[in-house]
Amino acid sequence: MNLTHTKIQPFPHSPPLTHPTFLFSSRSLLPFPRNLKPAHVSPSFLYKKHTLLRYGCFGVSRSRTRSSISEVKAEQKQKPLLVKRAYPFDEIEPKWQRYWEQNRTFRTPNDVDTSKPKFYVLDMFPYPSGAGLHVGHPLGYTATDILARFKRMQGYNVLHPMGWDAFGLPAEQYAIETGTHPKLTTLRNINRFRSQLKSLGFSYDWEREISTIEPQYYKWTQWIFLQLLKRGLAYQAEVPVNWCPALGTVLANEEVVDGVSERGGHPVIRKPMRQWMLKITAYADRLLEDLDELDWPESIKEMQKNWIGRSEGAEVEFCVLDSDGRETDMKITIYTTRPDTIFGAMYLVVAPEYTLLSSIVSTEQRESVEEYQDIASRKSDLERTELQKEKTGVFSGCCAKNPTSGEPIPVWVADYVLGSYGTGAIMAVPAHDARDHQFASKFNIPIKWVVTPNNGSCFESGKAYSGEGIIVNSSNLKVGLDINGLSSKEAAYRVIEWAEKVGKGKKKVNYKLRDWLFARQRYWGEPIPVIFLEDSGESLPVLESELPLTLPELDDFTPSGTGEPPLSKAVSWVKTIDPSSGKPATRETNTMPQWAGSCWYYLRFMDPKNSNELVDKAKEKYWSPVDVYVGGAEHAVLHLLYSRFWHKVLYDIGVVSTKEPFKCVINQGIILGEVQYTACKDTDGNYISVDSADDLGEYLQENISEERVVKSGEFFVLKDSPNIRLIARAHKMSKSRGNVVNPDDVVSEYGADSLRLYEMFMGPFRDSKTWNTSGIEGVHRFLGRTWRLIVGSPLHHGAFKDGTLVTDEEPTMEQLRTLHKCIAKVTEEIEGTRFNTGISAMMEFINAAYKWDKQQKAIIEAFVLLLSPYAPHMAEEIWSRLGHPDSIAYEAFPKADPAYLKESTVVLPVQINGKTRGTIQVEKGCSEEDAFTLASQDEKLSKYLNGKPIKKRIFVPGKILNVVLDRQNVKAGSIQ
Ligand code: ANZ
Repeated sequence: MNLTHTKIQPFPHSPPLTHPTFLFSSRSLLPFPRNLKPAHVSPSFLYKKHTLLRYGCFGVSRSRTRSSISEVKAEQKQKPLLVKRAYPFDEIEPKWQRYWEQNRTFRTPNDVDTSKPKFYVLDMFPYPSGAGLHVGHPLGYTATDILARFKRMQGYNVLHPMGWDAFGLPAEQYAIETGTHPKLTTLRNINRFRSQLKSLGFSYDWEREISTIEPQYYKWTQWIFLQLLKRGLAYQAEVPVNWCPALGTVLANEEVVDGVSERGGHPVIRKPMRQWMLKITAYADRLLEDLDELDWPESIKEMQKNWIGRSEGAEVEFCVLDSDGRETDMKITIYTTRPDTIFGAMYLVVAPEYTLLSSIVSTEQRESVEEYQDIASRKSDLERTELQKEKTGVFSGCCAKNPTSGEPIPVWVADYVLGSYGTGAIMAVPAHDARDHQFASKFNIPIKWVVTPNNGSCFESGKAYSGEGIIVNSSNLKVGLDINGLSSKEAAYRVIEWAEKVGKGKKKVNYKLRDWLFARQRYWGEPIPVIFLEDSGESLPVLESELPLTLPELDDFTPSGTGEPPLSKAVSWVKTIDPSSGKPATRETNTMPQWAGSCWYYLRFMDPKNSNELVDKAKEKYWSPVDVYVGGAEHAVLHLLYSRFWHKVLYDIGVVSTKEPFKCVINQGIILGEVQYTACKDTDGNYISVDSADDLGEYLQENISEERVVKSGEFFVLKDSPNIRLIARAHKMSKSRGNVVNPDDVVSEYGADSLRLYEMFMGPFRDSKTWNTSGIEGVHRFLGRTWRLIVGSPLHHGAFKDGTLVTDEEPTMEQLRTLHKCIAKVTEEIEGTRFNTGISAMMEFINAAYKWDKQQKAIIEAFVLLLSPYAPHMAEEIWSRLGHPDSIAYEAFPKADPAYLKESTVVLPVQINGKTRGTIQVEKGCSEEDAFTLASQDEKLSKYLNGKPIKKRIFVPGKILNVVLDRQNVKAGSIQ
């Protein structure tokens, strides 16, 4: 999908690391009504630009300092590095990748097989950017691969596909700059991504690969558009759009940041244009309600809820008064969520773009109102609604009547009210709304308190009280309304009831969600399948039988500069004939936005080659929904909301069988660059501790290499001067910082299995973590140790022997116990997506196994099966060396036998004459005699027992052994 240039990009277009803050800037395009609470922006999703590491919680090793793998490479050229070939990964990995490809090992059969349960595990498919894979990509991909391999081994039919979200602005920009067709660039990038992914040994079914730019794929994207059109869910409207004169194109809300284009930083203005819109608002309630049944991170659900922004309130009519204070026919209908405060409404505010404004504004005020409207049109919604911003506004010159108090109140025009939300007009209650309070204070408008806090506290002057409470000053018997003494809730109910009775208002539900602007003035997107009759301008859908409507070839991709899309240059394509009437027509030249192709791709993977249907019914029924969907948190709102919307439409028309597309969504954390240490210095060049630097006011900073740093308690300090505390920071990876790690380098240095293992071992899957090259060496050493334990050390000339060292003997009880403990832990941790602790369990197993004289086949085979989802190449190699002709991929995953998991020994305290003299370790069912024998043989206890006459023994199985000596026969003082 083509999301590259946007700040909110589906999929690793811009990997989470490079665009961590987009979520909230994008929100700016929705109306931000006045009382938008901070909770609307969940802090857990605000990625920090960097993480300050004062506590060493990232387990940074200080063994060497490196900023990049290439530096490591340079170092290694100079010294023979033992760690490098801890095992022959460079032979094993390509060998097994070839094997999987030739044997179509991970192919999911085309026919539905209902005899087995299914597991559909999906990655958010990437935008194939020119930069190739980033280490952030394999984080999620390894996790899904472990799950896919694990479930296959547990007997599930697994669907684990990969494809490309391939329309996108970067290819188009590149085409403009160089004349290279975007298709060429995109295909080149796809090839690179594919081979990089293959080199990591992911078990994708490559036969199901799809790409959103292929006509066989976008035929169905266009088909979905036609279904939306048929149902009135796609329509055209003249809407103000973000027009960027420098780029010559309209931008999506999320592509505009602080009034400038996200790409290039060019000014953006609002301009009305004919656009295609999708009526996502028709699904607002269902999108909200169905969130409850999803196993998604609570934070994402919360963000979706806030994005949809359902609020319940009332619309109330205020009658406009003429200059003599008489009622006119004109009404201003306001939307409020606090009808209980209506007696405190001291003025009305209409948005500068309020449609009736010109008819109510007085002659004297017209000029200043128009001037104000002009200034407001150049501001973004976010700028207008920011709470901290000083409020601005102009008096309209007219008044309206508060229907409850009967008082005349002024009507103001102010840009803190948005035309696009509610009715575009509000009743302002300065005593109980912060923005109204600021505004009223600035313009000297009276303030009337109508709600007292429940706890009896007094109003704080100079501040609005926005909470609920008990109503005061709110009675007018002339209009038949008295809400004094009621709670806010009861009062709100009564006001609505009253308004409905007197015909002045009604209950109303509002949403912040807006319809989806579904057109872009760009070339590299799906053509919208609509034609316009030349004579009448009527729009007609392209016939389904004519799909796909393919994108015409173009040599000149530059935007026209007038807002006319580049496709208008394909003159012979644009000119067409309406097949039913034979009349001349022209084609729609807008294309679909980058989100379109990614809205439904998960369905196509179920049946990628079907030319008759979007997806076969039986296949969809079997595979739906996606069981686990892994990707970046930056897609918490738009991609996930848009695809849920399309899915619900497809559900309504019977194309899909489930209400929701993704049962479980998991966001992987971001990977930050290596930790960088900085020391502070005073102006004389002496080091000073970071905690005292602030007192100095002026100080210098110096980067410190890792060798000069040690950890002291929670802090990092200079090795030579431990009283000098340092700043330790991990920054997001970026080209400009030069801290980007290329997965290709890691693979050639340590192998794909080490990279996979490391990415999983870095920390909890969902957390952000810092990259650390010594960490890869650690997991690489673990794989080397595993290899040597099972296969043996390399021969003196460096080659590795064939076969393995394992024996056919029966395993001992201790070995079985160690193994089954490991099986239980690894299984539990994969199921809980705690991959890092699963690896720790395997490391513990290998440490234990090194203490054994022999490695029995039964034990080692089970261990290799456990290892295989994580390090599949090594596992396949050992498996085959153990004599198995087939791939390990479909072998049964070991099951822990509870019998071996029970703790079998207990520590038994031994008392002699009532005093505890030591402990012995005994089998759980151990007899009194055996316990006594063990105690007599114990080094510490034997001196109390051996040769001593015994009066009696008291033995409580599993609890205690008490030996009472015959004191008369013991020489005094010998034992006490
Ligand atoms: C009077 C009032 C009194 C309000 C009070 C709030 C507190 P949500 O919950 O986000 O829907 N409002 C309505 N339309 C608006 C617009 N177009 N632009 C800016 N603000 C608008 O917010 C609804 C509240 O936001 C409404 O309730 C209205 O102010 C304001 F003590 O009405 B209230």
